[in-house]
Amino acid sequence: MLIDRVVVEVRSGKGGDGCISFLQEKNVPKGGPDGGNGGHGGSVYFVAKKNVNTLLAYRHSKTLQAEDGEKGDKKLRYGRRGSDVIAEVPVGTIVSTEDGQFLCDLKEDGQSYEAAKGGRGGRGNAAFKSSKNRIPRVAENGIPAEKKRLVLELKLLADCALIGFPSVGKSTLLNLASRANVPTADYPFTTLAPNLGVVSLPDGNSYVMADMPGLIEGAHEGKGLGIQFLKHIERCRVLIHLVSMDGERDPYEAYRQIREELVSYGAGLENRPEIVCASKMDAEGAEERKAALEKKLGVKVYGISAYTEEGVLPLLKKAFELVQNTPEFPLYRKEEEEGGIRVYDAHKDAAAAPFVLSHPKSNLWVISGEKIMNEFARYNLSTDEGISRFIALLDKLGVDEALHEKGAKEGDTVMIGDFAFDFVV
Ligand SMILES: Nc1nc2c(ncn2[C@@H]2O[C@H](COP(=O)(O)OP(=O)(O)OP(=O)(O)O)[C@@H](O)[C@H]2O)c(=O)[nH]1
Ligand SMILES: [Mg+2]
Repeated sequence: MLIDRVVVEVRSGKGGDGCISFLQEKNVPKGGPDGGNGGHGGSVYFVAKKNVNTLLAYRHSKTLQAEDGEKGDKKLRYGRRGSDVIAEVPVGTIVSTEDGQFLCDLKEDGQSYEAAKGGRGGRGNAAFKSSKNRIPRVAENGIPAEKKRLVLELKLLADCALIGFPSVGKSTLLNLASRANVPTADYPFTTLAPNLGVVSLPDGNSYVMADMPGLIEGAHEGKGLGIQFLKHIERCRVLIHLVSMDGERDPYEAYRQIREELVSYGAGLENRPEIVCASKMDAEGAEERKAALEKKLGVKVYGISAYTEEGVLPLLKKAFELVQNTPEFPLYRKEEEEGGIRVYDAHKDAAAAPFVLSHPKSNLWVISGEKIMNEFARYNLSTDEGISRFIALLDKLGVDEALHEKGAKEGDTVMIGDFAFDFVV
């Protein structure tokens, strides 16, 4: 089975909390602050590797969890940094959110994507020492971990694809052109999932060929195996469209029907450079059928026989020439048509609105939003100094102003997370 789509949960590590501590030594009655910083949490990365071929590894291990950063400690000891998770995926893996928002296309060997960012470690109280405040009783908490569910999808990376009705000889040609050993038979839908092979030409050039399951009229409505497999060839630069000359179908009609299915797929595959290939040229009457097809289409038709191997090398060379001269196609995305790819970036989105202020009932105001909640989590509110620093931050972010503007009154309760305070005009 071809595993090409998995859902994984990625969790980064939380940043370690900063420590509040004061030097305690026998001969030093009032030691200075010596609470160390917390370590940063580990991140989860996906890295494209050309020696990885499938997403099989993620079928069972569905959660990728990076390590938390350790807490800071007394005597200025820093917390240890949490280790990252480096998850290897095949080149060509697309990362998106569960609701279909595109995040990253890992199309080059070694390319990486940070799927969940480790939380920063909080500063210990030693870091808050200043000339004004020699005994700071404040430390930051580490930033919380990120947790999300992501979809990994692999679209096979082929340069050219063999398409056509069932039993026209696509798999037989792939076997002949590459070292693939794909089952072939004289019944329809022998091939149930795409196969890949590397075509090596006598001059040393090579390219990747995909053998696709057969299409039939109405495939876009789910007839036969449907058109679902066409997603695997969205990156293909060239199509080789096989039309059998064995007389079972009218070649022109067969050609036209497959073209219609390409159009119905909706990814613009019908605009790819296409080589029309007349297969089974060893069959009786093949020459006449090929000539008639050529005339009707008005383009050169490449005749081949996989049995005699006649015409195969010129076809493979022509395909290589077209692959060389055709630029790579970007992947089709619905969003592109609707006006630009939407790249989801939690950090950026949060930056746009530092906080959200709601007023669920009279005398109560609630502050929420990703950015401010992240900040909130960093403050150690068990000390007065922590609280006053946090209130100062709310002021800086404009919370106070917003409360005024929206009509908050003296004594109203303002809540953020589980922390409540009275509004003072
Ligand atoms: N006479 C003749 N028969 C061929 C030739 N190439 C393939 N065949 C036969 O045609 C039948 C179908 O071949 P396949 O390669 O399985 O066809 P396919 O297009 O992959 O078919 P699906 O996987 O079902 O879509 C097999 O019995 C092959 O032996 C050829 O050049 N000449
Ligand atoms: Mg086949």
